[in-house]
Amino acid sequence: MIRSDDLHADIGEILLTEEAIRTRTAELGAQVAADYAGRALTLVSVLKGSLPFMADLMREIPLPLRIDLMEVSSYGGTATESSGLVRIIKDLSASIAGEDVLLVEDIIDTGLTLNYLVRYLRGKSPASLRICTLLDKPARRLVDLPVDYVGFEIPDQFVVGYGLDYGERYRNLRFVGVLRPEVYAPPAE
Ligand code: PRP
Ligand code: 7HP
Repeated sequence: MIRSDDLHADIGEILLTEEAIRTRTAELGAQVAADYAGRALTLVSVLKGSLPFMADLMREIPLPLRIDLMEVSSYGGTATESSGLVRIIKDLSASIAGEDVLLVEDIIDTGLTLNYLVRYLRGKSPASLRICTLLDKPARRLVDLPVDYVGFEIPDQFVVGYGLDYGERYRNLRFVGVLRPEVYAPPAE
């Protein structure tokens, strides 16, 4: 596999700039703050991809909220395809019973990961459960999920950056971009 030491050199197109992400995150934060004023809000984010979005979003919500983190991995898929088989690597640290929970994701693709998580979290008796995602790829959806807050709808392209990875790399880019095809498919020998 060709992978340059310069992460930026592997990006073909910048889909969302740092500034566009910042502006939209502030809008989402204001909307969430208005919707949850006076309620017991807990943000639950799903590592690792949601880490930058969660960190930025929570600072745009001026409410006395709590946060919790889960980590899941889907297995049986490939680096670019999720399988829908989900394993919990890190569970919630505290009870969410009676809390208004907002699940914070970086991307919804097939929806299989979130479908699993929503069922799992509903079993913990939250007062309410909603979904907030930075990115939504509706063209790839395999399960119907009501998504309450969406940062950006994006086309059916594999994207990296701002938390999103390919083979665990590129998460530290400040923008969301599309990888050059050479990174996926090495040239024939
Ligand atoms: C990514 C992303 C979502 C999921 C979306 O996680 O963070 O959780 O895939 O795909 P789906 O809608 O097709 O299920 P990934 O399993 O790559 O783990 P990561 O967050 O550690 O990158
Ligand atoms: C998961 C995922 N991770 C990174 N980039 C994408 O486009 C993705 N879709 N689903």
